[in-house]
Amino acid sequence: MAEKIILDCDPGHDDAIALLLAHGSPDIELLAVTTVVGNQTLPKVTRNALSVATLAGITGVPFAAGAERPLQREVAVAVDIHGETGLDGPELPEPAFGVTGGHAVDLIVDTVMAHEPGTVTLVPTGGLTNIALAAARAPEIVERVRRVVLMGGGVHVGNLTPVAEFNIAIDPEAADAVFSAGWEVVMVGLDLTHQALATPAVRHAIRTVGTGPARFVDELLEFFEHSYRDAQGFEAPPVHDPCAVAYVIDPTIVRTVAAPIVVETAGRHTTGMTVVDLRRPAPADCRTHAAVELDHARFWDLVTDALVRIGEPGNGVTERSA
Ligand SMILES: [Ca+2]
Repeated sequence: MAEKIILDCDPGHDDAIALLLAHGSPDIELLAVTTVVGNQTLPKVTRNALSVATLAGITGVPFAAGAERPLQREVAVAVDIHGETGLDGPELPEPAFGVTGGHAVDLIVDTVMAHEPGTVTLVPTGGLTNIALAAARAPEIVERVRRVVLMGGGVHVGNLTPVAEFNIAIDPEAADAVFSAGWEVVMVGLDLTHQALATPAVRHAIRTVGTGPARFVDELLEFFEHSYRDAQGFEAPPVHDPCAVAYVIDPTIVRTVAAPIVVETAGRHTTGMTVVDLRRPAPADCRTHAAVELDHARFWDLVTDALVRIGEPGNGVTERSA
């Protein structure tokens, strides 16, 4: 049975690839896509999400816009990594459809409550503002979701600061609420995603798919490669967000360890740090897990296979799994 997910994102180059992976995987049923301020402003990331959906032929999935600012802090976007549009590089199509009228938080709550308990996985790949707001507005979703598989944080490394990863650091209060809510949380953080490098061989395999969406992904990776080389000294760019989707598709691709995880919200130098307690084996009731090791080849095979399945939307070869 395909895993039902809600993708809460801020596209964002790697969010766009995460959306394509979710859409193209036969093992994912994409129930809804929600957007949150993060890599760029809410209007920009929402438009990007709709453009990517148009390009990939994603139909019949509701899209809703959510929080336009963090719970308590000022908006801080990632121009250095994602550019002025949030998705600089490729040319994007005009969105062929719009968002639903409602707020993302309502769509998240309503979607979770409309499905059987234990069947819906939340996959946040941006700041955790929408997810925190949903859990605050409807605490009953905390017991009802299957789990939260989020891209964010890290065990040993940060990127916005030496110890804080961007998604956590832009709204640490929301992250604190999500990590402490009591539901199962799988933290797919930088220790893991820095293994998901789009090497020249990976890019060659993607180009070989030969479709419009595959060319789009290659152009995203081209821009991302320059961003990460200039901003952080990477030879090949780490492609964070699809790792969370990959974990949902096949958890054996990502090794995790159970460990208590808390979020620093009041540090002088460490706000937004995910503090992972690895001093001893986690207690039996520990519901937080940190991703530590990626099967690089199988991960990129999932992405390439998804692009093959997506095919050339509009040419009658698109497959959409149920
Ligand atoms: Ca993201």
